[in-house]
Amino acid sequence: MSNPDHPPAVGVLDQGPELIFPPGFLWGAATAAYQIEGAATEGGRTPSIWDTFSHTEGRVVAGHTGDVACDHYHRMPSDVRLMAELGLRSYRFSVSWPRVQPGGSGPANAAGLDFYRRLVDELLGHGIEPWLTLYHWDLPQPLEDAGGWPARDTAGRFADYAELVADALGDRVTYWTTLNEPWCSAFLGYGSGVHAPGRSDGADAVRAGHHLMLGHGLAVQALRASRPQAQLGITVNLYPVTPASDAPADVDAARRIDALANRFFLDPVLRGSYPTDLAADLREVTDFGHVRDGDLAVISTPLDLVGVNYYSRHVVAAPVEGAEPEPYWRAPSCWPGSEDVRFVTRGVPVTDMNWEIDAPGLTETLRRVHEEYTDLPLYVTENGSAFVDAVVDGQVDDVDRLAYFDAHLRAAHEAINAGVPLRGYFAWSLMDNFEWAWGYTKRFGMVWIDYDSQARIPKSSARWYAEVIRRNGLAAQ
Ligand code: IFM
Repeated sequence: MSNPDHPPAVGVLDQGPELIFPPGFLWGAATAAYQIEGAATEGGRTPSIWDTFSHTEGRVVAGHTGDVACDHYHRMPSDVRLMAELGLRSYRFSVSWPRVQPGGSGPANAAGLDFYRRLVDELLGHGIEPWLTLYHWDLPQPLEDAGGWPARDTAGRFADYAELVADALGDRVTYWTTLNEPWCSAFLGYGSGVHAPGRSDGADAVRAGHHLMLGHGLAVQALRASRPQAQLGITVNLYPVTPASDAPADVDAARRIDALANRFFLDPVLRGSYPTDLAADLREVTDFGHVRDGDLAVISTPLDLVGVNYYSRHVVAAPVEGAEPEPYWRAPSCWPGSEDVRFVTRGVPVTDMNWEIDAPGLTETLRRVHEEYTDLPLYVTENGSAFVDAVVDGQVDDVDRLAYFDAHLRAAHEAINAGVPLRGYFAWSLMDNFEWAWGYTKRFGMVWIDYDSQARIPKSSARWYAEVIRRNGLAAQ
């Protein structure tokens, strides 16, 4: 049903039983450098915080590392051919900072840049639009040793790095994302410590979040100056946050988590201010003394698009005495100042990450960004699910993942019908890969990776997605 306040975007055809997306809708798949490339010590690449972290005992399940990963560094041309076979219109990848600027400062590494030049050329040669993310969590280790993201200087280093990548690739890459999911970098990396660099200090997490956004703003300014035609944005991971009940204490718990998970980034980047309730909630953690005059103007430097990563919803409630803490990214230390808020599970179906499947949450999230924050074009820059897959007779029939994509694409279409200027969708992920602290034990790919032989097997979801792209829409339900 269309919302009369938000007429459908031009070109949306809701005719007949098919759900057709607007002409030119950018269908893609996403990956990230450390999760797929491997070749950790080749071509002049130096360690990032994820190399150090994954090589530290006890940090990653089963001691897995990204040393080899999907060996994409060596198999890139055939991986691009596979993307073309699937009909991808765009491929979202990230550049490994320590591959192109070893150590995180100083001159570029020609061999590292060359890899991405070849990747972009292969993509363009196959008619696939490259979408470049500058930072998907692999901070060069020397920058961490100098203080990491809690240190202000890291923001400036990031802008220098952005300029260096723009000089090399700006002539052929139109779409640029500065950061991927700064919440994870800040709050999992420096708050709970379940991600690299594994530090656990609430004030550092908040400082890291600020300096990530400052680096984003500085990078946008540098990119804009050198590449005025580029389409520039940021990717944030957003969650609808729902109170478990109407009780005022539960509603307040939802407000607090929403401030930390969503508004912490959306408000500075799109409004140029921090939410006032956030500062009040965090008063025991930080006085925000790290925020200098002019920072918020830099952070809110105008963008061309906003990338939204969506996976699930948070349902939260007020603390009760003696409640068990939640694991992983819901660990209390991810939420400085609100550690006592309870994350509630509703008993609805979950993925292999134990994340609740909630497709309407995608519609809600996209509508919120558009209706409360911006008229900018939006892109779903990641959406997907981990399930336990199996190869049977050489095939992987991942019906659960296919159903997840199907439901979320219907939700995305509903957002378009409600007036959201959604211009594209990137499935996470093109292929199974290194799922951070979970190593290779969680599979998000549309393409199965045999980590022993490095064979690739497109799963049922990949074949189905190719058909969605071909018809620019979904079949009737
Ligand atoms: O694998 C990650 C990705 O690197 C960032 N977004 C979430 C994905 C699934 O956890």
